[in-house]
Amino acid sequence: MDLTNCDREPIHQLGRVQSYGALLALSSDWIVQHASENLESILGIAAEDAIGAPLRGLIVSDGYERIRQNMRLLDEPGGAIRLFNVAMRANGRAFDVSVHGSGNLLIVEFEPKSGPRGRDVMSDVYPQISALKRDGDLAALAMAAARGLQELSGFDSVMVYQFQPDQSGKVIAERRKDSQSVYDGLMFPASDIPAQARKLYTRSLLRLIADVDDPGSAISPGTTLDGEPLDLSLAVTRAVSPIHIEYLKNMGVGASMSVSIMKDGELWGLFACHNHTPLYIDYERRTAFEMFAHMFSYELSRFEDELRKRAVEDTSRLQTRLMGYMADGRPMAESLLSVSEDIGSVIAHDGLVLYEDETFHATGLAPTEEEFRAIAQFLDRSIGEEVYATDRLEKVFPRARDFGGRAAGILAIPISKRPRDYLVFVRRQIEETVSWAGDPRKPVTAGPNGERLTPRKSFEVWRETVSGRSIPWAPQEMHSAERLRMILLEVFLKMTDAANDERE
Ligand code: BLA
Repeated sequence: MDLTNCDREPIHQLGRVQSYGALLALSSDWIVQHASENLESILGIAAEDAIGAPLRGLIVSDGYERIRQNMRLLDEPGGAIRLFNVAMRANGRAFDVSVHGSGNLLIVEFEPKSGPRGRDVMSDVYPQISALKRDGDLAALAMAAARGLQELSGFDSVMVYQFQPDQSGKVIAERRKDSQSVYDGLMFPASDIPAQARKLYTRSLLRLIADVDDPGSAISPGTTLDGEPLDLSLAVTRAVSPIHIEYLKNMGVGASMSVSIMKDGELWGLFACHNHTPLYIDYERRTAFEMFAHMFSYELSRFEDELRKRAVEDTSRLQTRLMGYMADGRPMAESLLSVSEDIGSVIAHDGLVLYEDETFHATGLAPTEEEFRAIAQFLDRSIGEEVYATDRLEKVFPRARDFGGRAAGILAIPISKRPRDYLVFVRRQIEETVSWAGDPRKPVTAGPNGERLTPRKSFEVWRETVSGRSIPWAPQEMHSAERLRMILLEVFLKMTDAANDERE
């Protein structure tokens, strides 16, 4: 077994629920086809008595009607009905209920209402949502969110985990009851949350593992009429992967909850919540936490819009200055290099190269002319008319390894319709130490049962020195570079026109 097997574990088809809820799967005529074996302890009906019976005969008419009245919610893809505090049986107990479609089946899940009565979720959550709206940087926003969710949920610790471009992840905020810092700033390898899990978490936004020692309850029969296991992707009581349970135990965690943080339709990160001992949070509160995560996503987008807006303003100012120089009749190279400081406030760099008509002009810490000609040839071969950036040139252009770290990262703007003219920002090499929670090269070890995969046992900080890299180019810098490209194309056109006019 290796890590690619890990990506293939069918975590949506494990055929079990966690003990905190019971599950029924109905055919389109609302006859129960599958039931979890804990149905009796949750709803007071033996699973074998429920199978084959119509739902209407099993639950009180009020509960039944509440489900029926909301069925239109399932017309949306991924739609679900969430009902809180409803009677399902004539025994005075209240339930939170979730209903969703899975293939041809309708899945209905029941969780008995527990926890302190009379605590109104909204009055707890609303102030925490408002507290997110303060201005600040990403770190402050993430910390405010971690604090908010920790106070709301009561988990011992809440972390904000942000996915990196290679799907590894970094803890960017950590709030713990004991005020310690355990994982803050640490990186975790991509395989800790395998690909199919990341994909699932874009559709199903919250999971609660209330007790890592819970054996759960099997759903019977285990396969549908087509012979397929039930698809539990969107089931809120879904039992989770045993490999992940092992991971949590290795980490010393008794209960885990994670809430997806989406941005632009993609999984940006997760709130990762841990408790030392088992901890159940009812479905109504979990739903409120999902709303909290939605609000966080919204603030995240707003924050990035703000950065982008500022970048647009800075670029416009730069444009005005540049146009001023050119209007004075100064050559392109002189104009550009003399505003290099202004350019630096828009796109930070250590050196700047203008390569125009095969002539090399440079300021700051830049590669030599000979080195740059090689880079220009690489660019001619590899990039089109768009802005190109890398924070690790040597990875795509190995010769850069010999450049003494002078051009570890480049951002290249092709500036003429003709090939070979570029404005190139360079960044020098930084020696970076990346701290991992455990050795990322050994995410798995052979388990007690030989080949059986066991997630790593040690989360002890493991440091890695990364060389050959520059500080990465930020999204708003890429955005500014794109605007700068348009400005320079326009300038070029004007200059060509002016030259033609003179000739005529
Ligand atoms: C799922 N792994 C997860 C989840 C998290 C992590 C948050 C979602 C389930 C949950 O809420 O607990 C990982 N938890 C983390 C990380 C932090 C954290 C990185 O708190 C850091 C702060 N895991 C492994 C290996 C495999 C693996 C080697 O380490 C596979 C071989 C599997 N992780 C794995 C699987 C799931 C998972 C299969 C899906 C669980 C499920 O939803 O069924």
